[in-house]
Amino acid sequence: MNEPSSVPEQVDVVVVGAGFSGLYMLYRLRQLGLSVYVLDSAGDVGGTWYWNRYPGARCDVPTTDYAYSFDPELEKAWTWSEKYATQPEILDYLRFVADRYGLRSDIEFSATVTSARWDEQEKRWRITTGHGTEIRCRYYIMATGCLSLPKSPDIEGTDRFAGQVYFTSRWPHEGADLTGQRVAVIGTGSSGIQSIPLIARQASQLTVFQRTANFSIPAHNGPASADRLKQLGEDRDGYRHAARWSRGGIPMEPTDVLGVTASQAVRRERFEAAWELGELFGILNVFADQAVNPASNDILAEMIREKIRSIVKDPETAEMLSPKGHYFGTKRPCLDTGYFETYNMPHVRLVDLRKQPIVSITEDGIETAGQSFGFDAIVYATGFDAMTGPLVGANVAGRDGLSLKAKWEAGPSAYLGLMTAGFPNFFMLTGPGSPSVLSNMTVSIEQHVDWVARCLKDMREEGFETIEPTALAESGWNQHVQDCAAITLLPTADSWYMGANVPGKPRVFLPYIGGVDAYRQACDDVVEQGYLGFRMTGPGGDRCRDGIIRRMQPDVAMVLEFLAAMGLPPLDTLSPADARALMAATAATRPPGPEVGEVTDGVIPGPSGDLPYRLYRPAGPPEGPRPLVVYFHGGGWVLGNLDSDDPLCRDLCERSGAAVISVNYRHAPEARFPAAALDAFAAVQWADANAVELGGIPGQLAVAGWSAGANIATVTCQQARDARGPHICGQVLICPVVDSDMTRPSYQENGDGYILTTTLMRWFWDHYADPADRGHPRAAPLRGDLQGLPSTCIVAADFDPLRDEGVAYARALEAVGVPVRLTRARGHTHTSVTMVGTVISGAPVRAEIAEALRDFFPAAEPLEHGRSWAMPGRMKRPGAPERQNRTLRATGPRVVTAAVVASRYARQGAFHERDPGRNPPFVREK
Ligand code: NA7
Repeated sequence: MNEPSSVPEQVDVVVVGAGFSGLYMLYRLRQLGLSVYVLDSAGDVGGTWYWNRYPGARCDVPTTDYAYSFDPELEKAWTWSEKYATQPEILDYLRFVADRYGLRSDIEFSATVTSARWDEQEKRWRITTGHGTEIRCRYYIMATGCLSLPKSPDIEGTDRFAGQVYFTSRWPHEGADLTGQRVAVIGTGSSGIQSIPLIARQASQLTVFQRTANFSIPAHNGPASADRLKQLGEDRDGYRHAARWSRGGIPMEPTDVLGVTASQAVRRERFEAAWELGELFGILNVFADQAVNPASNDILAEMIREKIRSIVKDPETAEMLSPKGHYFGTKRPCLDTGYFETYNMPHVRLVDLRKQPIVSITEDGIETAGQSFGFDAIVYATGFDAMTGPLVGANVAGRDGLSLKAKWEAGPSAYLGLMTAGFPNFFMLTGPGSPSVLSNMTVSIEQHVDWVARCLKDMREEGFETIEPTALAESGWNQHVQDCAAITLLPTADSWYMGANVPGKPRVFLPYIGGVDAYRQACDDVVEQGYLGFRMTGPGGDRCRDGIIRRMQPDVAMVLEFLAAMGLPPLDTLSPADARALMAATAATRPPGPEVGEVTDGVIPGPSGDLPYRLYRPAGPPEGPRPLVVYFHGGGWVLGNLDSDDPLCRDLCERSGAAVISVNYRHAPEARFPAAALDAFAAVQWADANAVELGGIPGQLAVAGWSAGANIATVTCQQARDARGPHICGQVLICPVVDSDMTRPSYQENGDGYILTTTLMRWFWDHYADPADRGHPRAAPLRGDLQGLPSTCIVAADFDPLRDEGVAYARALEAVGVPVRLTRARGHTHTSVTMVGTVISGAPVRAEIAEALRDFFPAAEPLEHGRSWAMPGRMKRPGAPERQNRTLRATGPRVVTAAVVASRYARQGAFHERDPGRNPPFVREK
């Protein structure tokens, strides 16, 4: 096999693993002229394809895409025989690659690494192998794969069984003849689903033990897709480029069809097409909102369940095989060949472990809570300790002896999924926090390898010897990874993506779901910004540009991107009338916000004419009066009306359980300072006086507002205090304008590009107040007397020019003894928290606002189940989808915006705002 003749004492790089990633890493490092030594415990190249030899093992990404793309000549030299290649063919391919590039001479097979230790003195890693040898290297690269460490079966009595035992992940090389045997298969993930039809052909009796029914669609294997072959034939480079810059690593146009709004006919058509196509990325792209909206997901899931029922003849078995309890795509879906049909065979039986769990493996079979079964062979298809298992199990000790296992005890922490602080020169290919298993692995592998190779080259050229991420950069990336996951349904499932399949493993979403393209861009940006977040050291000195590469919430970033692409004129270049018209057009096309119990419009007598109001009453019990929140819309005193903030008011009403009365006020420039503030105060006086008629509880009145609305809300509190009434229990100020000083750092940082710009703010001020008035406390309440103001909740958004004045107001209120709750809208802009139904990541902030509102009011009598009046929103509609998704009918920017944001996540599933009480942790039982 032309393996190395002797083990080197020292090399530039040690790579562990000779699968897809290890082989390409070796190839690239050699190109750089570095000395490399690869170790693999397997007897040959192949990685996961060396070990996973179970019958039916195939890739589930089409072979047109599941291959290296770094060398066009290699692509010409190899032709796949099928759309989805079998394990032997993939292994042949990797052998072919190893031979073609003469890679074996640097690979030692059957060699395990027993430990790796960073030597700070020498600035080298010391790698010890199972043969007792030690190799020193500058760089240590784990190319150990994401699904390479089989999970030890967490089943009682596994060692008792006297018959044959097989693991799909470690299938015997000589094969296993199960002809005429009574066989048990435990596990119905991809490995079980691929192998069961073939095992059924041999076994005299096959019993499948299923804990979780899985979603699977037919692979329709056969020749490679003619369409993909044509695209490749016409423009291979273009095709590969598109793959590299796609969401999942396969060229594909993400749909903008929302499941919740599409007609039955469109839903059916899209679903049937995906079913016929037989591709994972196809079924993950039926609806733009399937990964984020439970309602959309449910539509798709039900269509799959219908298919299962139509294939499986025995209704009871069909029901057992119909996945429930997790959203489609939240556990990795499978591609199968005749899986469900297998259960129509008379000798195949399904046991539902949810109904009768395994008590123990016995000497001659399996005992469940309901029955004893006798078997000749048991096949464990029970999965892997995914993503982190192979890394923490590798006995890696970084600086000061810190072990990776100890560092990752509460879950993995890695910058870009590539490196981890405290472990200099230690790289992970497709590590946790990178797209890896959510993508076409071959594309992600090439991207990682290329990045590492470039990094090592840059270091050499610039004279650096070590590289390591900073703690700040790493924690920032970890947060971004979780932020991306949090707006999807994926964290709701007990999946191996969440580490939930391994008892005791921390529950953390492991891969990066933001997309291969977004990830690639982040990695490129890091390099572009001088290896942002990495510390490099060398004889010539150190370099570290510390920082966080992605701080903005992913859905906020998408909305900004989308708005930028729309090319709307900046508001400050328009007349107030035109700006209002533009705002109204936008508002008319947004998601409408959640349902509330009742909405009524009316008018309040204002100081100089009627002021329109809209009253929102929450749905659900209890009947009777609620605390009342007087709300003032945003819009810089110039723009906005009852419609502009309608979704937000609905949301606040539904979440808090309070009645919300949104009041329109006179706008500038027609009515300048202090008209808006006077109207606001008059409205609050009126609401207080008419609390009973409005369905409010007398004495339980709060004010709230966003932006300029927050300005007049808090000015009202100051006026009410001075006038000795009405009594206001609390104020919620969302991204408030509290000062006219535009020199604070947040203006410097965020004054351009995040919708509310410095120029726009100046435009607002110019329309609202004369320069001489701008320091007046009724314009700049931060400059007023703050004593005796009511309890306050202030929301300050990271990317808001007004952030610092909001924070300053909080501090100033605290200083005079006002109870303040300062809520940081992490990763948000001035507007994004208010974008109900479009910016999913705003939901937790609004949940906090609702909690603050509830806290303002004295608790009433507890309701049933111990809930207070303040939580009726949490009691209703368990499992109900977000209303906005069911009512999105219009076309235009609203739908498009929603679809664009959702489609980023189409690979896994649309809109939902997942927070406790608003969405169930699993799909409703049908
Ligand atoms: P998976 O997808 O993790 O599937 C493992 C299966 O085994 C799954 O059905 C598990 O049920 C089941 N399992 C695991 N432990 C037990 C115990 N103790 N008792 C009963 N059943 C159990 O692994 P695969 O090898 O099939 O696929 C891994 C990936 O490889 C796949 O996604 C492709 O990307 C390739 P559970 O769902 O946890 O209830």
